[in-house]
Amino acid sequence: MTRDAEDAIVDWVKSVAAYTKPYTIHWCDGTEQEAHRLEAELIARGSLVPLNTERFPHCFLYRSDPTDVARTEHLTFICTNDRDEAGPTNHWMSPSEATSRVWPLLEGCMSGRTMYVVPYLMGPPGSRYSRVGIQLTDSEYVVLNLRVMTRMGREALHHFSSSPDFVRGIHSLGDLSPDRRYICHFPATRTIWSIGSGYGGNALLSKKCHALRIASVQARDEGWLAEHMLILGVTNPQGVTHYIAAAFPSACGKTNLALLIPTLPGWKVETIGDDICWMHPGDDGRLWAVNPEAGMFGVAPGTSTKTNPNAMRALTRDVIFTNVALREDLTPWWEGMGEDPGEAVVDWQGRPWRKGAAEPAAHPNARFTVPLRNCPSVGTGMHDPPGVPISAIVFGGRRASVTPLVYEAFDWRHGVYVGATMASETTAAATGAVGVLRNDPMAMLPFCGYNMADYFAHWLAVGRRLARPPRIFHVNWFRVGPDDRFLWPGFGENIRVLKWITERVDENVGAERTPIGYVPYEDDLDIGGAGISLTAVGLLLDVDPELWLEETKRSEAFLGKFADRLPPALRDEHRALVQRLLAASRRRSTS
Ligand code: SAT
Ligand code: MN
Repeated sequence: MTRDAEDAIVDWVKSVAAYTKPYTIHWCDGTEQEAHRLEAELIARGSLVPLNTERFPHCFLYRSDPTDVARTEHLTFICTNDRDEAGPTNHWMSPSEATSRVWPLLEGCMSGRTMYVVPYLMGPPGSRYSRVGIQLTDSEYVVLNLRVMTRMGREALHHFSSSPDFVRGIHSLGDLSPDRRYICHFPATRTIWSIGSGYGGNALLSKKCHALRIASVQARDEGWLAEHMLILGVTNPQGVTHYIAAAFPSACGKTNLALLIPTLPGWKVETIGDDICWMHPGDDGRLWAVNPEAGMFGVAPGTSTKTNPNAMRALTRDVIFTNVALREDLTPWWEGMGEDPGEAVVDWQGRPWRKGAAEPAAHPNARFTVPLRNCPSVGTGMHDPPGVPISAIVFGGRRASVTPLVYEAFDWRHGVYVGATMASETTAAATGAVGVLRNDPMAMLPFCGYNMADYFAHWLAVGRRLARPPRIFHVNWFRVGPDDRFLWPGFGENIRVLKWITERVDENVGAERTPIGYVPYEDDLDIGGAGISLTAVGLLLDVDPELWLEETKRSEAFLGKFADRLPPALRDEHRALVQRLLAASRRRSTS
């Protein structure tokens, strides 16, 4: 590391310490000994419960403050001089207001605590796409999580020596009061302040704050894409591999899809990432993707040997469980685990709990933090410095109706429109009502660090630079039938949809041209042996022009928020869609 670069870090750490007043400073090296020391400290304090060492070696339970259990989007701000720079979908605070309102909360906030200096690397070591961040935090739990989620310590400093710029994160638990909780992003200075929360995306600043909100701005400025996407490789029985990046809102099954075990014989899926994807145009005209993270922070409830066997296998060692329930034999338990809780269960708040109780034992947003290397399906591509070439981008949401199981956009520009207008029912990953339909463009609504109208324009611009752009698809696993039950079995069976997608990429299969895009011919969707009726397939693939015309009204209201800043290409796409739907609706009524 050069002297200047080192000085820049030391000066910054000193100045933050002088203000936040920790009683001591610890520079993290990311070693196992360091982790063991922190674990022992938290255990002694009663904050970390070691689990059954035979069945869950080196696994722990952590219980967060009951008022601090999910991302708080209303307390998350993009701090730019100009409000329009943040755009109509972000909460905005001017840097001067942040200085007068939030900065004072940091004064002395670490007194009596240790300040940890956590250097972390986002992306594969040796990759020119990888970036360094340094998070200052007074939470041992955060340090332990960062150690799993990123390449932390020496590896980061090593990368820093050749590329000496870094994202600066200051995090303090403060008094954990929701009234004094703020997560502020300063894209201009690549700085993050987070106070008052110790949970997930609010506190592990590498994740949503750095790898998405700040990185999306860097990506805009430098010509790449920082996205809320999983990355997987799918190999067909002939041995051809395609890499797919897929965006779904939080808690909509990204981790399940990324770790999928195919039910179709001869097919293989490997996991490159489950949440975040940085994509760069390559010299070959393709998009190349790296996973900036090294671990998963997944939703526990609903994870079982049926829904995600690979995750269950990964969750047996080196795991931090947060807000799950605890069985008498010191093993973790959650709703939808498919195992018996037994008699004496302790709920996520440490209270006695009995089967059949009204309240769930695990918090609906209970999480596991686990290294990706634990996952049986992890692909070696995860460590490739150039990343993996992306053949298809998939958007998806949780929709009970309207949206078919899968469709393909006509081209990149139409695909950007599909991503920009996608919507999903809200989940427990953020505080607020669950099950409410909201627009969530590219699943980036809570994570885009700048005006989303400019973000759409940036997507269009990146597409123009790609000689071989990925094809763009939209999927919906959550459509229900007249009896309100899911029509599609999901999970491992989703390989059937991935199969169609790769066949489209290889131009091995035709499709029906509908007003919204290319939809599979019923015969082309391989449902053999899945126990899915042809009636269900018909309902899953149905495109109802009337319902879609309603949908376009919702999209229009949403896109209208961006006023003149919306790229004209998206306005054109919207108009063309409405025309196609009107024509289809006329055809239906006259036939
Ligand atoms: O808490 S996190 O933001 O890291 C998880 C999520 O919402 O995807
Ligand atoms: Mn996520």
